[in-house]
Amino acid sequence: MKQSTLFASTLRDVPADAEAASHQLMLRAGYIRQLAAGIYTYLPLGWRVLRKIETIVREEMDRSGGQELLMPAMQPAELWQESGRYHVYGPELIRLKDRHNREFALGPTHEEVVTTLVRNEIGSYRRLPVTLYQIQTKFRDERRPRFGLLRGREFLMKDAYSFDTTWEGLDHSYRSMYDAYSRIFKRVGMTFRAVEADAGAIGGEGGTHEFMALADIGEDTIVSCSCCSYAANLEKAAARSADGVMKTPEAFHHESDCQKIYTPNIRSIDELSSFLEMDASAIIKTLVYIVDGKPVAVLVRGDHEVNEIKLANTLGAQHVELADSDTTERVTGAPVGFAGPIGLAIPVYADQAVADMAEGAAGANEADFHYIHVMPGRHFQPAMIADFRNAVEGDACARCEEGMLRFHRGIEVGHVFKLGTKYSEALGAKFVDQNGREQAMIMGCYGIGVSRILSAVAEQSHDSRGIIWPAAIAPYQVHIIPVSVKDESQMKLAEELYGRLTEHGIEVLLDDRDERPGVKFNDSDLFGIPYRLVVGKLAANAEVEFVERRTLEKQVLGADAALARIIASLRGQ
Ligand code: 9G3
Repeated sequence: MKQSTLFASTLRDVPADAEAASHQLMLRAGYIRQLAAGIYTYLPLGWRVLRKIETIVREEMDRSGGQELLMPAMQPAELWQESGRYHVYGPELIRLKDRHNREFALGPTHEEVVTTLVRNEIGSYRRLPVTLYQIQTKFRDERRPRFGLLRGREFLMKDAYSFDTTWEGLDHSYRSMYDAYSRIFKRVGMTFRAVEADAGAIGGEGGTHEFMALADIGEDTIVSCSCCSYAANLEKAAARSADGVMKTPEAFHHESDCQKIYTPNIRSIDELSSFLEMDASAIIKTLVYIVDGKPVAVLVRGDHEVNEIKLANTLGAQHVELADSDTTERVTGAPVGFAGPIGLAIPVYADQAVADMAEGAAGANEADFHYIHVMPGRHFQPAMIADFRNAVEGDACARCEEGMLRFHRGIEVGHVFKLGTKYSEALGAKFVDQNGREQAMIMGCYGIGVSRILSAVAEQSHDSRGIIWPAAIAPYQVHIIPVSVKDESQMKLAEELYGRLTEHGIEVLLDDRDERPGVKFNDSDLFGIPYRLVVGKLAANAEVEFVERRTLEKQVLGADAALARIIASLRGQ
């Protein structure tokens, strides 16, 4: 490809609102251009990378037995009403009316469409299992699109759906998708972790895993054990205190009852901690939550936070939210900041780390008063003791009980779910089994953020000068740069190298622009093409400068040696 014709202009500066490195670099290098908030054009360079990622996804999905199809983006609202989700999603679901005034949604995902399709096509167990997938544009009207392709409103997703007759069948489908995902993320050159996750609104009756690209810009926090293979999204990560002051027999004989202390206007944990001169871990934090409409008190240690997803899952609740200050005041009899577990008329749920405390300070449910020497199990009886908190750095691993939990930031690039019969029941996708009985198909669903991978790899693999594409997904594999296009010998050698590499099936970009060398090298660094051949004065002795983008190491080689080096390097990738 001759760069003088390439539809891509590089930018020196980036818009101030581009915070993520990948977003800045993809704009500057001419890979994407924003049309509207969260809505992007992939310029030729970006599109070439995206298509390579798609090809890898397609190959691995086909290898795992998936059958590719393409479903519409326009989905009749009736399907979402039938599944009961039409009103579950708010403004994020983009709705429109056709010319006959019929309601549609622009597809954010395709459970409803694919389940209806399979319901109409398959009735017998003989036609199952089947896994269908598509690579298609999804629409989600994010309130705050950000970080370029990482959180867009129109994005490319591979979404797959498996239909089985048994739960064992689903386990098999799930496993083969899980393995296909591991192969895909390895092939695109991404550093990732598969972590246990929470199924969220999609529901489903089985496990779910998220595939996380490790990156500081990631919105998710993942937790992994320093010893065993345990890894989970913080939403779900089991918390087990390594530092809990385990209750000792003498602690129980503490004769003094809890003591009420005057704590004028001392409301926050920090204020109480310094006022009483005790560590936050010796304070019992009492928060009032509304769980499916009813107020409850949740206790966590002062140095911990309530994990609302664990709270909802443990209580089997649909809706969980922190009570407002009026409600807190009404149910505790005191303003926020003085709530405590003693004498409450609402159920009290205690995190395990609180139950493990020998004693602690807590609100007295009276303005300007707290108790000290409060002993869980003696001065109050929790209705339930469970893991209600976010894990913290240094917690013990709940799986192997040897290792410590480590925290990382991650970008969710894949998510696999065991859905069960939630959608097949709702939409009537049933099959007749060997005994003639009608049963709901057992489903799984599996997503990969194809366009998100572009940004995730760029986040993981860039330097200050530009993105450094892994060869497997780079827009071109070699960038040939004649230093002076007016120099006959340089252009002749450059054209020859271009021809020979192309013959080897290698994708080459030739910078045939009449530009200053500095401009050419800066643009080449921005593009992030893995290998570069600089054809300069040394062309006279048929020598070139071989440059590896990742390390920017330069080496003068004879033209033949340079070609051999590139061919060998690319074969190795
Ligand atoms: C919506 C809107 C946003 C959504 C959903 C529905 C996320 C929604 C979860 C999934 C689950 C899986 C198949 C591929 C893998 C992920 N955001 N989810 O269902 F209406 Cl506006 O999409 N779907």
